Amino acid sequence: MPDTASAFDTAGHTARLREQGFTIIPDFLSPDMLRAVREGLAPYLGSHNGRNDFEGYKTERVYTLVARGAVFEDITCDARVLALCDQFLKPGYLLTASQSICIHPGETPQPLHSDDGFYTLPRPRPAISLSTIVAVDAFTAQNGGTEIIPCSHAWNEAQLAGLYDGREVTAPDRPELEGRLRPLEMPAGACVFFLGTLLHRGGANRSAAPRLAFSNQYCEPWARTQENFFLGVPPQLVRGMSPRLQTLLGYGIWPPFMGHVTASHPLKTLEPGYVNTVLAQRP
Ligand SMILES: O=C(O)CCC(=O)C(=O)O
Repeated sequence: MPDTASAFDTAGHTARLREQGFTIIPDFLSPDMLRAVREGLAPYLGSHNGRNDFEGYKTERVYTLVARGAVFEDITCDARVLALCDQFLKPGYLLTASQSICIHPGETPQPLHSDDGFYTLPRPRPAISLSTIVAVDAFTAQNGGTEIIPCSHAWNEAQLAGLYDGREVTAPDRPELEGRLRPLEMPAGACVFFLGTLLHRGGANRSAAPRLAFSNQYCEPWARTQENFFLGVPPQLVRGMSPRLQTLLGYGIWPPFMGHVTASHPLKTLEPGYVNTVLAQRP
């Protein structure tokens, strides 16, 4: 039976996430959605390569994906993804990253990392963010499919030592971890959902074709987001987005008042004719 929103086994996915740190939604995107994603990404691809080993010198990323078309808005608010986020994050959680990742032939493996390693609180600890990676091209062990270390979400500081210092990935990766990596082989349209504490990396692309994917990530409502969507997504676009997406982009309050805008609710800034309070009040 397809894993549609109505038939989605939230409890089963949640149990796998708690136990192994990841779960796979095999038929996450319908063929129509997959086609819409490909069409939506096409105009942006072909222009930009990564600037460092982490982005990948032969990897092309399109950031702020959520603002690149209606299909990406819908996927960011996917009921199954939000049902899983609800299990791990506090109400009012935020979108922290939204990007496509195209790994071209000849790319080397990405440094091993966890997506919430930015938050330098001692481990083991609950995940502060959750990640999705959706295969637009099928993932194989040859073409740069994501590689994960199952159960590493529960590792402590000693087990992680030398991998990530909170600012940059420290090189080289620890060779003893190589043998624990599991390449995810997934069909196009499948989604791997994992805890921000799980160790993973984009694989080397040893095939002759690019591997296209995209990743939306969500974090606790009190945490700083990777992308600054207030500046990255123009207010004229945010105004036309759904209330749910506006909240995910930060137009909400973490009680009692984290996120206020000069003592007002951030949604006020989207109202027609809004004038910035500081500008209005300056003599
Ligand atoms: O592209 C992938 O498979 C993983 C990328 C990744 O983990 C990242 O860029 O943080």
